[in-house]
Formats: sequence, structure tokens, C-alpha cells
Amino acid sequence: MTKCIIPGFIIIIFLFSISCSEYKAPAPCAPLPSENQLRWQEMEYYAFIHFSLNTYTNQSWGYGNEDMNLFNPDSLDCRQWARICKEAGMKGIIITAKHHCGFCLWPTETTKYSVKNAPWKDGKGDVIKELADACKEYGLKLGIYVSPWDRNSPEYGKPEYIEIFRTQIKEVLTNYGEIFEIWFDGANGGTGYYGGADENRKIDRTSYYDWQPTYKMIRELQPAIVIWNDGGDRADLRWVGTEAGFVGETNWSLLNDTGEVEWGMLHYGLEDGNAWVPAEVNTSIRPEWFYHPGEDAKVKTVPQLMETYYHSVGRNGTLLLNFPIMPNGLIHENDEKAALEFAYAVKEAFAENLIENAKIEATNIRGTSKKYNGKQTIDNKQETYWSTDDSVTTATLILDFGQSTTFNRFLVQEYINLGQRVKAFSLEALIDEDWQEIARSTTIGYKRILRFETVTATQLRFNILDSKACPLISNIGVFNAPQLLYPPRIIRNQAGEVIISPVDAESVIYYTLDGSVPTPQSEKYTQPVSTDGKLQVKAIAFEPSTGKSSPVCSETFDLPRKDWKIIAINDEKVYAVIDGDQHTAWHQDKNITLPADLIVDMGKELTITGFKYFPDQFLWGPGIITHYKFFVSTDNKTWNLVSDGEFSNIKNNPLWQIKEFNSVEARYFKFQALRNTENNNNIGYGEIEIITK
Ligand code: FUL
Repeated sequence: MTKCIIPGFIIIIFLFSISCSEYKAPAPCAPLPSENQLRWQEMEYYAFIHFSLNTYTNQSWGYGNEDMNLFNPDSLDCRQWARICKEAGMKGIIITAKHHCGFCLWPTETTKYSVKNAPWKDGKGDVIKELADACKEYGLKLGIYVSPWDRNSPEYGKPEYIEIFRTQIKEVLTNYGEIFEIWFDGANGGTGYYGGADENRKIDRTSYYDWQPTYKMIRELQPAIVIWNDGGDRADLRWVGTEAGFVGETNWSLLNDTGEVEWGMLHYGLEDGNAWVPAEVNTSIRPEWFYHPGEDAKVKTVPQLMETYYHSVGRNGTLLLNFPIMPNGLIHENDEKAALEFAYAVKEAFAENLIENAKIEATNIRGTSKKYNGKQTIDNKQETYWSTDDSVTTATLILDFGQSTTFNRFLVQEYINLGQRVKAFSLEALIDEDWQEIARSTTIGYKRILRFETVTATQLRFNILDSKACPLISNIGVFNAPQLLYPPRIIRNQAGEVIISPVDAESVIYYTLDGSVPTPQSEKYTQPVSTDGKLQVKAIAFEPSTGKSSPVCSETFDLPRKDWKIIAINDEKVYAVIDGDQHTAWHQDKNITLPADLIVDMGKELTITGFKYFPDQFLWGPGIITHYKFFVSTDNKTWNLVSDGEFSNIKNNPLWQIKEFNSVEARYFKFQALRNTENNNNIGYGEIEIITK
């Protein structure tokens, strides 16, 4: 008998090759994120600061002729901004170094329209420098917003402006240390001061800015930067198509690197896109971007901010939350309070991961290797992950809690370094020995958080139902977040009745009509309340079983519109415009030629000082008015023009537009629509109100 002797080194090579095949990393599933994009994504949550001449003029967009002498904050303190952002758990701050009005917050060499010629610090101040220093002190990153549109520059619209714009970018990227993100807003071209020309300048947004050489310069000056651009050539990050604070539930971090980008692509990404362009959700802590004193009571509540969090960070996006700076140079105390309470609520919701001690088993493990087993999902490391064999795109991870466990949140992360893969997944819980589906969703990406009704279960199944390639799951978490009570909604109808609706049907509502803060000892709401005159209504939702109250909802109302008649329009539905309900709207006949009039007889003569327009909120074809004229009359014959102009940022932020004028006596008003956001003749209205003296 001959013995077959296998030399030791061959055995070693054989074992080594088995282990190599077991440990072979999954192939990338392109497109992949760059290192800069990965670093940016991990920041998750950072701040926007809106501060400029608009802060002093109560406007959303400056025209470009605002007086620089207005810029004189007496308590400007960038360290206050940085402290609040840091305490709120944010990782950086992006500031409007130049907004559309063209005023520069740093002493630029490119224009006289800057802090250099403002009274603040005798023209020796530099807001960007102060913020850069504050960010360094608080360990925050700095980002810069430089508006491509410049309503002050005489050169805007001409080729010469591009060099000015590039020099401005160069200045802000050279003199203030490392910049993590640069922001180029999409608002481009239109009417403006333009050095006194006072005209309408249109540009071709696809070619005018000649972005590629600018991008090259930016990357040379700041190799670690990410570029956000909503107006021109594809950059590193994308807008999500709304400023209301949410990205699509399905959210691919992909787009195509050329071609038109439609709204749906911005909102949901493109499953088969050929470029990595992840989503950044930008929204303000108040309705508007710049500070308006009238919004001090409109700061978003914790439940609202938590919704935003779940709809941004919880949907594979980052959250860029804006603080408007007050004229004195500080963040308002209400905004600070909301941001800190929001941070606390996030911390509380994700305080304890209930699966840290769970037993984990996967239906498939890549090459049966330990390196890719289910436990990798609970080791709190982003760079380790559970994965299946290459050919497997559906798989299940079974988590056994070992005891009854109560939860209502599920968090999951993909290892996106090798691409975004998962297309659909579901969750099943073992409740009373019965497997029940408790949630089902689509994409995951960097981070996905699902919310569902609180359940008590002993086991959980995380099923990957479809994936572009073998899934790579780096982290999962199961949490029991405390329930938050949402403030109720308050409206006042045309007859003057105040109607308060709870968001959560089981809560009880208490309200006041005199501006005082409601408590469970205040009036209990049971039915619509008849009211008269001007009014401030405040309400809370109260949960008797826990004794907890929601944040206060506060609404102010001008005179009721009981006697109002809309004249010369033969359609009863037009009364949706004054029914007090923001969810109803009315549109002019689609064959109307512009300008389109809406004439109201207020029933008696009143002294009025302004009007308010709330556009239709319906997403598709909303007929939002951008340019208007507002006339008043005492006899419906002679009309007096009291206000005309634009609703500046109404397309991206379709909220109440408030226009004030010198007080005037009127029984009739005519709201005339001159233009809409789409340049067609669709003219719609959610609500119209007047402001009386
Ligand atoms: C918009 C701008 O037009 C707003 O004024 C604001 O700066 C916002 C962040 O982007 O589109």
C-alpha cells in the first residue's frame, strides 16, 4: 500500500484558499460614494444660519438696493450660535455668506456691498471670520452659502459676473480654514436692482455659470469639500424638492450625472442612477428662512421637529435645520429652546437599544464566515456588516430577545461604502406565539428608521425582500421611544367659529381665547366655539392617562369674514378661499387670461393695513402666484393701488405671504395675480385674509 503524503505547506495553501473564498469581500455595487460624501453623510445633522440685510427689512429676498447702514447688530455673537448648535447635537454650520440681495458678510474685494461699508464694527467686522473661530472653539465644521443670483451686482447676467462670483467663492474658501460644504441655491435671475438698472435679467441656468471650472477650483482649494447645487451641473449632493423637511420614503442616493432632473428624482433618487448624489433635507425651525418677529410663536414644536427627523435622517438623508438670526445678531430664545428639546427627544427615543443582548441568526451568511454573520449588525461598528452569498438577494435575520420586549422603532443601516442595495424589506414580530407583519418598506441606505405601533414580542424577523446585490447590513437597532403628544390644529371658519382638532383622537383639548397659556384647568373643547373680533387662540392636547400635555398651538385671527362676498365669480366653490381651512383651495377658470382678479366685498368699510395670501398646498400644478397687485376701493368703481410686488421664495416654501402697507379705508379689495411659478395661467388660492388696524 502506498501512502499518500501531502506536504504540510500544500495543506496550508489549501486551508488558506478556503478561508480566502469564505472571507472574500462582496464586490462593489456601483455607483459608490466618495470619501467626502461618506464623511458628510455621517454628520447626519447640522445647522443653517440665515442672516443678511433681509434680517433688517423683514423680507425673504432682498432686491439688491437695501441700505447697508441697516446692518448693525448690537449683540452679534457667533459663539452663541455655535454653543446652541453644539448642545443641540449638530455637527456643523452653513451660513448665508451672500444671499440673493448680494450683500456679503465678509469684507470682500469684489464689491462695495459688504460688511466693509456697514456701520457694524465701523466696517472692520467679518461675520464669517467670527463664525469660523466659534466653530473651531466648539468643534463644529463650517459651510458656506454663496448665492449665484446677485440682485445687487451691475454685472449680473453678463459674462463679467462669473469672474466676480468665482473670486467671491475663492475668498470664502481661502481665508476661513476647512469648509465642509458649499451651497449654491437654485433661485436664478429675475428682477433686481443690478447697480441701478432696475430690470429683469434672465439667464440660462444650464450654461450661464459655466460650473465645471468653478467646481475644479473649489476642489483644489478645499479637497475635503462637498458641493450642493440646485441650479446647475450635477454636484455631490441633491435637494429633495421641498423645503418642508422631508425626503421620499423610498430614497436612493443615486441620480444620473447628466440630463434634466425632475421633482420625483430629487425626492426619491433614481434606483438605476449612474452617480452617487445623496439627499440633504433643508428646512427652517420657523416657517421662513430669515427672521420675522411675527414668527416668534411659530417656532416648530418638538413633535414637528421629530417628524422632520424621521423624514430626513430616518430616510437616508441628512438634516440641515435653519436658525434665522435676529437683528441684534443672536438666535431667538424660542428657537434655542426648541432645538435643545428636540435634541433631548432624539436622545430619549434612541436611548436603549433593546437587541444588544439578543440572539441573532441569519438564514444565509456569506461563505458561512464569522466575518459576515448576523452579530456584525449589533457590534455598533459601521465598518462591519452581515452579508449573504453573492447570489442571495433575499434573506432574514431572526432576533430572539429571550423575553417579552416592548418596542416601536426599528433602525437599520447599510454598509454604503460598497453601494446602496436593498430595494424592499419587512419586519415581523412574534406576538403571543404568532408571527405578525408590523412594518414593510423600501430602501435603506446609510440609515433608515421605521416607526410602528408599540408591540410586545419575544422575537423579531427582519426580512430583506429584494436587493440589487447581496445585502450588506452594518447596524440594526430596536427601541421603545416615548409617545409624543402633538399640538392640536386650530382654524376659524368664515362664520367666526373656532374649530380645534386633535391629532391624536384619544387626547382631550383645553384652550384659551385671551392669549394665556392653556392648562387642564382651562376651558375644555367639545364643539366649535362662536367668536367675534380679533383673537388669539391657544390650545393643548392633554393625555389623561399619563397627565402629559402637548406643546401649545397658538393662532391669531383678524376680524371674522362673516359678511364677505366674493364678487364677479360664478362658482360657489370660490368660498374655499375664505373658509379658514388651509387644506381647501380654489383655482380660477383654466381659460382665464392674466392678470386674474379676485374681488371681495367685505360688507362694510374697514381700516386695513395689509393682506395675507396662502397658496394651494397641493403638490402637482399648484397655481402659485409670484407677482401681484393689490387694490382697494370704497365703492367698487375707483380702485387705489396699495401694494404690488413679488412673493419671493413662495415656490420652494409655499407658506403665508404677508404684505403690509399704510393704513387705508376700504370696503372692497381686488387681489390681482400677474404671474405664477410655472409661467402659465393656473391661478390658485388656499386662503386670503386682510390685516385690519
Ligand atoms: C431658497 C432661497 O431662495 C431661500 O431664500 C433660502 O435661502 C433657501 C435655503 O433656499 O431656495
